Amino acid sequence: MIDLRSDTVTRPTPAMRRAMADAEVGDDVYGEDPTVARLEALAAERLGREAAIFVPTGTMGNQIAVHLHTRHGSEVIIEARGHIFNFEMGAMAALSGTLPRPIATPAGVMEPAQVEAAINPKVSYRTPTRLLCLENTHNLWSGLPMTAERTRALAAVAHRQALKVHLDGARIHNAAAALGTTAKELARDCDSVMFCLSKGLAAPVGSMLVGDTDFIVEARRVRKVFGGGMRQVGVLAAAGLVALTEMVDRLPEDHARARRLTEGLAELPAIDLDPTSVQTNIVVFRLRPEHFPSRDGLAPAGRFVAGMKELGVLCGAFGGFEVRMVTHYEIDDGAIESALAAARATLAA
Ligand code: TLP
Repeated sequence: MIDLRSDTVTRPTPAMRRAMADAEVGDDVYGEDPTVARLEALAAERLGREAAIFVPTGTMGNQIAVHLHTRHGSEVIIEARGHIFNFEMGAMAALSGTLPRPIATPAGVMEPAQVEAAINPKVSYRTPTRLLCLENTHNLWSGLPMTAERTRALAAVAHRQALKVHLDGARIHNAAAALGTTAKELARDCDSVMFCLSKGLAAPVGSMLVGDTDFIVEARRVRKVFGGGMRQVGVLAAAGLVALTEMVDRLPEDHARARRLTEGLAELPAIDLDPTSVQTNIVVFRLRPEHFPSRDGLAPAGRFVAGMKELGVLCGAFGGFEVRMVTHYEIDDGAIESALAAARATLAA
């Protein structure tokens, strides 16, 4: 099977498995795991922050940040297709009692004026707005990277009105690679940043939440509240260290393959995809409805995904017409050509 469903499907590299087997460990709830401590120090340094905490999932990292930056009964501004709003199980409401204030955009990047207009006036009869959430790269917008300049402009609007800014940087290293900058630069204007080791960097488990020391002390408490206190977790942190030191520099390979995939898909008449739109490792495209005579049951995206699976290629359906394919460490050039051949055959059928 060629698995393009997500970059989460990568299995640990041989170097990761060796590091996991050899990892020095201790009880991390007591703060005694030396490998976790090393990973947290490295993550903080890479992102230019005082401190970091290892969390089991990106969702937990994001939700700890939402919890700490808000209060029950407050609003969170987020782009309408943002992960925290759409794919985190309503956690911002369930765990923190917050409401999203989604901002629709034509191409995935909010304008500072939109954020400004979405902040409620500070009067006793309006819901307080407490947090701006950004996402870089933006998953559902084909892995769109957002520049440091735009991040700075958005954060400035939020900070002027005393909002906090959290960056869902699950794929921040993909963004940095695509923009020719560093994760540190992209994170500079945010109060907290979550990034994942378990996506394009191929670690089996784990994400990092970074911020200032006081924030991370509180994050440790909330991680325990959310059931994320882990014991001899150096076995996983060891893989995370390999991810951060050995897997970041190869991300442009994934981007080049996603571009090749995009160019091939864009040639197919049933597919609506701008061949220049993909800058990182995520390809999201629409199927043109006129090419899919209506049938009872499965929508076109579901039918396409099922057809691809029969030909040995896994991809994901988002809604009725949208399909996502993601390149990663286990996808080589041959896999891209096979996926394109499968797409041609599926659409022809
Ligand atoms: N994204 C997953 C799915 O949930 C869609 C994927 O396959 O891409 N932020 C962003 C931007 C993400 O893309 C994801 C995972 C998360 C947060 C959550 O990370 P996990 O899955 O570790 O909780």
